[in-house]
Amino acid sequence: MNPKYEELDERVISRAITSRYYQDLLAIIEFDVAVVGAGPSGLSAAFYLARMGFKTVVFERRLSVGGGMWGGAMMFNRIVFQEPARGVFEAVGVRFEECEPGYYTAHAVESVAALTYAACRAGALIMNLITVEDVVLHRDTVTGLVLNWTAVEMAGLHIDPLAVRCRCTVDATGHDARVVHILERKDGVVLKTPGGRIQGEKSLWAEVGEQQILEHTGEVYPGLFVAGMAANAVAGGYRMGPVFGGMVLSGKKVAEQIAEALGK
Ligand code: 48H
Repeated sequence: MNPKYEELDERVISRAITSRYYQDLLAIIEFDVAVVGAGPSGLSAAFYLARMGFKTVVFERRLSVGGGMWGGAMMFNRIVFQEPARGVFEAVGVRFEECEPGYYTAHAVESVAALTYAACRAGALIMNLITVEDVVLHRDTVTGLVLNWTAVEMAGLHIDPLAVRCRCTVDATGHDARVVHILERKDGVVLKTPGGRIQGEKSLWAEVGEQQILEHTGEVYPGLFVAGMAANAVAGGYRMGPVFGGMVLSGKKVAEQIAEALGK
């Protein structure tokens, strides 16, 4: 047996994991931008935000990142995106091929992996297994998030959460628009949507849905932005089916909007 293996000390391993993780936990108490949800829009937002130099953290409630991208459509693990999104897929290093003029296909797993790796390498911190269960609301502005372990939520344990502060939050939780729903339900706020309330997602129309995703990406309440499917769920846009260009472009757009809002 290799003597090096015999020398392995379990205590060193445990200490390394614990202390490194606690460093991250302490760091996220105050961040520039918190992205809720590590689907394609959240990962894209995190990549561009971190690349611009913002301290960016992504909270993902599941064990795995990638949201609804892994399964392509109906478990055919290929994704389609359109010409305007090509630059994002190139920027994160996904290989793709043109199937029809202006339409591209890529492997869903490679796309999740590349977006995730690019976000991490740009400096974004991904915290999986953490659920955002509420927002911190100071004088009509979202100034932070309320976090708990997903396992606590799943077990239904009555354990109080921790709160962290961030200058901007992105709700990238997909169809559920979880963060905006919490804010509307608990605080009865007026959102920057027609009617001031969550409008709810419409049925499928790919072309219009994809256009609307970009139109609807933005700040819906002071300190709170929406990106990806959450943007259409909040503003009442169409769903677009299994096409992912709008998702990653929405992540890029929200990053640019936040950079402008934070003065960079
Ligand atoms: C932490 C949370 C919480 C929480 C949820 O669903 P997603 O992939 O979202 P998008 O918008 O990036 O991409 C949407 C796309 O996957 C899709 O569904 C499309 C294109 N549909 C079209 C159609 O017509 O159906 O990812 C959201 C992520 C998931 O990983 C969740 O686990 C996570 O957000 N999440 N994370 N705290 N409270 N709620």
